[in-house]
Amino acid sequence: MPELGVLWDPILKLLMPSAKTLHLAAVDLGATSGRIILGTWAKNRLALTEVHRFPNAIRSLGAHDYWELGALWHEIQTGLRKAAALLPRGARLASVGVDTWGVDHVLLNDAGRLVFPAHAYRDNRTQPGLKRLGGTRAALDRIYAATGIPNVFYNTSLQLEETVASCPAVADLATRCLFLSDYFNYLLSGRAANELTIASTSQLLDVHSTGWSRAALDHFHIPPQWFTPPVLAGKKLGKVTALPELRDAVVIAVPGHDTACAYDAMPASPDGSDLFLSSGTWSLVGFESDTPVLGPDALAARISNERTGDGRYRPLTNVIGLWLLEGIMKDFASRPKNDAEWSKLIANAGKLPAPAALLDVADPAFTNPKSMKAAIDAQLKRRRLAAPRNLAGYTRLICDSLGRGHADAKASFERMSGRVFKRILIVGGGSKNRLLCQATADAAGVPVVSFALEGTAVGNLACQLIALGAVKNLATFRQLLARDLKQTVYAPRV
Ligand code: LFR
Repeated sequence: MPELGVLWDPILKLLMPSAKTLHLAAVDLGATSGRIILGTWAKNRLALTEVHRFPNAIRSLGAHDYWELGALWHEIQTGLRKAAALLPRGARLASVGVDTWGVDHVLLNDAGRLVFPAHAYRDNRTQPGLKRLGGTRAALDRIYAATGIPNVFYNTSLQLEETVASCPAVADLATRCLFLSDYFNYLLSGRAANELTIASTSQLLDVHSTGWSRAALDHFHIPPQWFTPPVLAGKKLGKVTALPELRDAVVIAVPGHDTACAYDAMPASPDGSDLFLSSGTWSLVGFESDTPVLGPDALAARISNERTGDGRYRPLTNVIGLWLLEGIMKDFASRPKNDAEWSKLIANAGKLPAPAALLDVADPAFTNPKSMKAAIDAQLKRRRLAAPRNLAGYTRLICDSLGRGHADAKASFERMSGRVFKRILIVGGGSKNRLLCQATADAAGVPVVSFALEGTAVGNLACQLIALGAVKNLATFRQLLARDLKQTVYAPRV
């Protein structure tokens, strides 16, 4: 098993003189892969070990797209058993936390049985609702003012609106709506709770409180009794009842939204001058704030006022991200098969001349195309631009276009918040992509600092450590993290 990194040491010796050994598990599910990470807090040091990694994918049945929840649950159990088996004799896992991508959810009855299949957020069923809301200015403004979340095709609001409209009986069958992280917490502990960060991705939460928005629920015809008041991250939900091997472990409601976890792991400067970029399938560009960013300009810039684990705000925009690169790979038999081939592709792409024009990354045709290459070529053709000649050319075009998208997001945040961001901190898969980091620095005109950090899993573990009383708070956690973390700085080139 690879040890992912020793994060800190000497500082903790001073701060935590009597810390005892703790073993924690982070279940971290992404749209294309999932992992179980064992965190060991021993002698004032946290070590991470990836004990289990598995692919995840959207599966189509007929005209619709779904998640395979049974397969995910099987992998979670396998990973947690592996984590327990790795512990020294007599040791036990103290806690488990689950984070997943946002918006997707299950509908349950009182017995906890699924009453509707779990659709994947890229399913096109929300398109009519998206257009309907987008075409009604007054409703759009009202929903944005109420929830702080713009009109995006994957919102839980649009998904549930479609579920209730296409299958009205569901309003009688279902008694509970849980987001996927909530659902796995429920399977593990038997306790059904809605956690705040993942709830905040839904476009159903009240932007000014930590409760649900009655205006939004009513607008989308969603039964309000499906939800309970969200718990803040760090809440202990109860012991693991699902697996005898973990019977002493507590299930902690960590920030259920992977992006909230990734943001928590950012070793950011406390003065608020860092912009955050969690770069994976999506590029999530944003910052932390005590207040939401609202109003017509924020709506036009599609700013999502998602929440932090403690109830503050993470205004961010969602740029399409490495989905473009993951997609284009499927169109080329010559795609890289290992790390060395990836590095070669990135290096070759970097040697090419800068593209004459960049992609419009907001093109809805990129959402879920059969062929990403065909979708890109169609946009270029429409704009009378030549298509790249090979995979390196597409890679260069995609990375430069994403870099521009990140820089545009920075500019609009600065305009609207009055802040000046001096650095962009990047975690996630894209932090290893030199071309993307450099393109972002060049377009944004500020250094990009990339961290060798499994951001989502580290944020998940940080919340558990704080809930267990091993670390004082997030500020302390970040301070410790920042001192010893390996970082690469990409200075902007003029
Ligand atoms: C990233 C992410 C984004 C969310 C998208 C869809 O994994 O959670 O934050 O907007 O997935 O849920």
